[in-house]
Amino acid sequence: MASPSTGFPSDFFWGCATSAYQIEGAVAEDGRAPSIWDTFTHTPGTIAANENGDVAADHYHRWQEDLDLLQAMGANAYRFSISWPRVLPQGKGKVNAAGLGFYDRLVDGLLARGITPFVTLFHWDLAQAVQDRGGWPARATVAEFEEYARAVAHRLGDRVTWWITHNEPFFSGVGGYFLGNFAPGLVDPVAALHASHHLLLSHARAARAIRDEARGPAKVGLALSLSAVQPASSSEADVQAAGRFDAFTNRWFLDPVMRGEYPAELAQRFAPLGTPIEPGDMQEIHEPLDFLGVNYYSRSIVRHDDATPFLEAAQVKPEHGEFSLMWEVYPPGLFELLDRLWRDYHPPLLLVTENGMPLADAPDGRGHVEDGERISYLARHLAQVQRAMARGIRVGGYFVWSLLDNFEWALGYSMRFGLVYVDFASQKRIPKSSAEWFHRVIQHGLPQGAS
Ligand code: IFM
Repeated sequence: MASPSTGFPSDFFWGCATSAYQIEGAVAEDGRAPSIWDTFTHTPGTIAANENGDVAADHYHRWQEDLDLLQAMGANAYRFSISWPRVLPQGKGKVNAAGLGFYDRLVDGLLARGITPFVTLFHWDLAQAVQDRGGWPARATVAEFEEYARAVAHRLGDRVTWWITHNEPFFSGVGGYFLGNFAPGLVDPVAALHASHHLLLSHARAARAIRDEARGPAKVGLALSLSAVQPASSSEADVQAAGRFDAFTNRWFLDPVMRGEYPAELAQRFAPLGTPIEPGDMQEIHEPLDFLGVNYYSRSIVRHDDATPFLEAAQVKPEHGEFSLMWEVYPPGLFELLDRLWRDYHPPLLLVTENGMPLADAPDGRGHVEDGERISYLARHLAQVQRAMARGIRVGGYFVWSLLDNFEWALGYSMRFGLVYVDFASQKRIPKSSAEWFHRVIQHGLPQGAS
């Protein structure tokens, strides 16, 4: 039931999300071995301005200050990811006590501040040793991920309830092995197909490992990057193209997890590449979820395009749209997506696990960081969450991407997403005006007219 003071239920999770490689730094400390992102970022020409996550926001050393900032914001939840090569430097085998100890302290630090931890096991930083043995295209990686999940859940499962197996597996599989703009930077459709299937299978195996190891209630889900896909016109060709694009960007990962099958449009197009599916895989992947995590930033308008290989579908930039530094700003898409997921897939619960806006923030003469555009973006998206909840759609929480300015993958430090500004030279933190705004929303709800 909505609480009269905020318009959101009193048990609603208000949080921020981060990921290990984007904020931690300390890449060679306490026994951490390299991940594929260390290798990739140190390959000249892969990242804007040849930047890397060696130091990032130095969160590994400043985590207490960062948790204090989160607490000061009034957040009751924090979504962070664990670095596989900190915990298992070789990807399997001996657990690195110091690496796992860091996350153990982080969890205790959150609980001491009254903040519920949401642990993501994999946010793209595959241990380089695992990649050297074949990476996600190799089926053996599924068992290694299960071993890693078990080790983490064994240690943290007495205090952590909420688990996210994978963050946006589309980008690990397709970005990393087909588009080549993400680590490990390969362009190989067969490898991408196998990688994506193994990511899905590893999600199910990890979910079961977490449920086995947890010593309290365990809520397990995964976070998918999802877009509101719309045809550029009502022509049959554009409608069909939008359907294929939707199958590629949304349903490739949604349908196997939620329905135990790949979208027919894709299965047909993938057929010439051979199949990584073994008997029993699809039933396994269909392991029930406790929640579905939705990472939403923008919509995709799509037209038929013969020149685009494989999908014959291309994205169109709307003429009169509103744009952030990276994408179109389209808040109603979040409602459309939540509504569609609720109707088509019947998840027990939805969580908005990421939503946020990149800006070129900078402190003004008084040392304040005024980010009114971000406030407007967040307010309008939250209004869409509220609209969905008013229609009976169960949305259990909302996580802003991100707590801190951080390393934005191939774009380096050129995009700032944080509610807290980070001066990367001094590592000084400055809560932006959006952090104060978020605090007020958590306490009092959305101001009138935020839609
Ligand atoms: O920074 C990323 C994050 O790692 C995954 N989701 C999208 C964010 C913004 O691009």
